[in-house]
Amino acid sequence: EICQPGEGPTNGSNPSKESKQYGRDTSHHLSSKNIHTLAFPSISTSDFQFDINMASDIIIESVGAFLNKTENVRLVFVDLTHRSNIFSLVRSKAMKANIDPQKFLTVVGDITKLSTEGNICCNVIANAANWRLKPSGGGVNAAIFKAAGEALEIATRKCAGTLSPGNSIAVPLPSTSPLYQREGVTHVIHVLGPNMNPQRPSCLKNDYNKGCKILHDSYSSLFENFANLDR
Ligand code: AR6
Repeated sequence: EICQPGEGPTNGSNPSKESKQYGRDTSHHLSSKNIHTLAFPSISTSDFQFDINMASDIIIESVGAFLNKTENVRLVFVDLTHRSNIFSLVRSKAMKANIDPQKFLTVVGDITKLSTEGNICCNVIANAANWRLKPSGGGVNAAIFKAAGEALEIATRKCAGTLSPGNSIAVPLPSTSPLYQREGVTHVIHVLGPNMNPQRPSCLKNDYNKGCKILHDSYSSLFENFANLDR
């Protein structure tokens, strides 16, 4: 699902207004090649306790399939530290699978500081969200809401009230947001992955048949939303 700017959860869209407000005026924020770039964290493998081996297989499969069918895009997998096991797994499996390293980058850093600290311009970033789409909790969700300021909360609220596992929603970031101004991020795509943590809602109790399907759906939905954004 893509949320159009100014659109409430139940309203229709207004594409002409959208392209003026959020579309082509942001190209100076992109890399020299102006490539549409999505940065994303590993969905579900930290607070949601999803198995990292299965998750890394799903990431590689989803990335490979998406890059095969989509032109002029770049995907950037991000984690905070080199010591992250999911990071090592994704990096080594991407090499084994012969995924084009120009189109799929694995980067250590803070997803909210990729441009200023990592020198990688990503106009879209993904968030591992919670079902209420609230800034609460820890992890990458809290970091993104903090860096984006209240503007993201308001924009998110206009798009949706909740999210179900396996789904995502693209939220246009208002140009007043510090994340837009500093990092050139024009959209945040919230993704709700499968949860294996008994302390969190909708725990799948180690049902990895369901879990793997939902994680697959999460990345498909994320990449599809990204590909369909105005650029
Ligand atoms: N930049 C890049 N990666 C990060 C950052 C950051 N600033 N912070 C964390 N990561 P998690 P989940 C990585 O727990 O497992 C939240 O409380 C982290 O190392 O954020 O999907 C939500 O509200 C890990 O690899 O997401 C949900 O309730 C990855 O991001 C719940 O956690 C995802 O870790 C979602 O849990």
